[in-house]
Amino acid sequence: MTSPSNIGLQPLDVQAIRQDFPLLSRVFHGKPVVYLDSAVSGQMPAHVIERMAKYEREEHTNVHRGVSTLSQEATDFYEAAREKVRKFLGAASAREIVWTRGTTEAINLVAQTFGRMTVKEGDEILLSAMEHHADIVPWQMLAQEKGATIKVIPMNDAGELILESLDELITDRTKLLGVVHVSNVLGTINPVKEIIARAHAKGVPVLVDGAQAVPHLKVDVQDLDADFYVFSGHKLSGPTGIGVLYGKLALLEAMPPWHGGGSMIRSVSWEKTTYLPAPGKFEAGTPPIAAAIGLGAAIDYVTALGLDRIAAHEHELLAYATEKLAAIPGLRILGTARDKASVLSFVVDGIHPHDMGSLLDGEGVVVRAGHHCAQPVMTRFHVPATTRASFAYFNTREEVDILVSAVLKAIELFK
Ligand code: 7TS
Repeated sequence: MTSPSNIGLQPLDVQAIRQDFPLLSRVFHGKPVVYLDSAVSGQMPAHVIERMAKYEREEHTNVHRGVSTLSQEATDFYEAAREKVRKFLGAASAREIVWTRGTTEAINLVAQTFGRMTVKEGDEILLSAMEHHADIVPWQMLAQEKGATIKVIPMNDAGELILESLDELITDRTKLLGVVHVSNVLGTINPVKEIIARAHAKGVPVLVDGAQAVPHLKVDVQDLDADFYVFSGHKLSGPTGIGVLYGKLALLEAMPPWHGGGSMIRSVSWEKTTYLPAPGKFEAGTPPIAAAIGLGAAIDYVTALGLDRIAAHEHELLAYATEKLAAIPGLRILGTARDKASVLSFVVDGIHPHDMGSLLDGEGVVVRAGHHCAQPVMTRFHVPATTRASFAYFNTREEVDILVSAVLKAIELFK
């Protein structure tokens, strides 16, 4: 596991932070909720909820339309949120930040524009063995349409990509490499900077799925030299319905538009329509304005906490939970990479992960049980599903203890 490079930092004041999360005071089945499901969706602090409510109560209108003070003000808030994303990702220009509905839509956008433009019959798209379905299915759809092939970078039993295979897998037919930054099942932090450098050495552009990375790691798209980087607001303490596609400007400029409609055009006549420059040409119709502003507020919140402090806290929780769970006879952790972020998947002999999930729920512990939209990962590890606990900056060691006791109780019940 990663050693945080920030030993010596002031730790987070977790008890104070918890006061910002209204949901954490809920009680399920007579037990205080223990929310260990931030990889499904992060909780929103009151600061984010209030910012969106203020917009809806006092500032609600449309953006990029009209000269009213109200509309201009909303446009300013909305564009300020885009600038916050730019800074958060270390992008060179806000023109490289395209709003989408989430990670899934961002990848579909790239597949349907960049992919359709570049992939021809006989070409190859290279994906890692630990992709979420969102970074598999759009490419399969494209490959089917074009007569192209999907190739897969394999992983070892620890859940680490086998990069020795990379030079062989990248051929002169490879048109794109797609890789998840942090696996949503295994927690593996992939060495994306190295993967990108090796792909670039052979002229292949790289899309990084950062859905599970941005809540836990400081990302700098320029330092990584990523061509595309995508994430969802709701995993970053923000709302659902908003996400981000970062793309290098030259690529976005070369890509055709995707959805057509209002807001993405420069001029329309019956003879010819011309489009706005990026990012406008990818943003047809009225966007989720409150959600974009909410994501901006979420970025303010996590930035104020400090991603390095967040990483240190979560790393400590992950190490503690790993040690406690690994000591339970019959329990197997899936994903034992050296470099991991705060996701812990496990299976227990004789107990289906869904039963484990339900028993934990009875103890107030919210986890996810299932295939986590990564069925090829399940197949690779010969399991139908896993139970997955995922940690955030508001979780505590006491909550890990509750998880461990609940797992032990479930095992007793099944004896
Ligand atoms: N990529 C990764 C790595 C993800 O973890 C997810 C969501 C997505 C893409 C899709 O994000 P969306 O916001 O567009 O839906 N992952 C999960 C999960 O692990 N459990 O539920 C959703």
